[in-house]
Amino acid sequence: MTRLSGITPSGRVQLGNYLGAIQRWASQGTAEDLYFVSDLHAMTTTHNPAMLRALTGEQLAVLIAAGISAESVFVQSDLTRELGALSWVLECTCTFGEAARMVQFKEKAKGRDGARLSLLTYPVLMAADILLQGADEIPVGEDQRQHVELARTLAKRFNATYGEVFTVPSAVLPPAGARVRDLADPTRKMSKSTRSTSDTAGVVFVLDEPELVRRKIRRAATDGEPSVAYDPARPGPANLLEILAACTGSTPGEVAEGYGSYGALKEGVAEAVVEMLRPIRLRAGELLDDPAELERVRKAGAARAAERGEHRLRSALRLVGTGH
Ligand code: AQP
Repeated sequence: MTRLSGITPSGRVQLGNYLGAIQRWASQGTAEDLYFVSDLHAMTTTHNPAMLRALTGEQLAVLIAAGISAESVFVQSDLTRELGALSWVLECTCTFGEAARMVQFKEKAKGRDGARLSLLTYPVLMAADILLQGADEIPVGEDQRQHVELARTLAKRFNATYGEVFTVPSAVLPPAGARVRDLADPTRKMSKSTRSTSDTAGVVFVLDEPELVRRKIRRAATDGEPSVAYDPARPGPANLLEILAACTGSTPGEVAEGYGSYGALKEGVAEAVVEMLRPIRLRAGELLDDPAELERVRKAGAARAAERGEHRLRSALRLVGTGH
């Protein structure tokens, strides 16, 4: 059973990515699971090439530093040739209407003259990511479910039209994890792709220095109510309690009982987050300071992923009447 998950280098890895996904990947993943940095997906909107390269390296380092086995990790663009070829085959298996029906495309392209064509076709690239690796299960939230359904449709259609090549994947709901909200504006989710620096005031990045983490958490918005109590309808306090609960493996209600003021709670959250992130920051820093080692890990991951998909790509190309 192979489960495939990706993280897009659209910005620096933030606390929500860690508590909502990476931590679980590291602690619950099996040796068959695959994790990849989806840098090609980060090109569907305006992007900065140097930044994309740096963010890709940072994400790879964070995944390894968080404890995910290097054997399970690769960078998507290291398979550009394989994925490019398979994407074309799958585009020739997909109808224009199917791609244009994707809700995410409609939302993201709405009112934008300069929307890249890749915004329309990237679900097909995502299908190639999944089908090349022969992944069985794709843990995704609601927003990506439709894309996995498309991969499922294309796998079935290809197999029925040309011959059995692809494992038909299923979307599965990931185990409920923490949903971390922005500290400055707790009505929205914490996100890595915040653009302006003022926007990053409420975002804790996994590689932030401890003092910066403390400062951001001390400035977190609360609602002026004096009592520390867990009430999901109060997004600011609830967010802090949920973060602390996720860091300490308890429940938000339980952690609320230990604090008499928001000042004290923020100190508690800050220390818990700093201590949780410390080993990851240090290990990721070592990897980023040793580009040769990071490159070695990256190349090994790429070779494994390419090898895993090679026979499927070769069969698919042969069955559609191309290749050797
Ligand atoms: N705030 C969050 N709380 C809990 N989980 C989160 N994830 C993201 N933000 C939070 C989870 O992180 C994983 C990887 O995310 P992604 O790269 O696929 O993109 P995303 O979900 O769109 O994450 P971001 O950080 O919000 O990126 P941008 O700003 O580009 O949209 C996923 O499992 C996601 O659920």
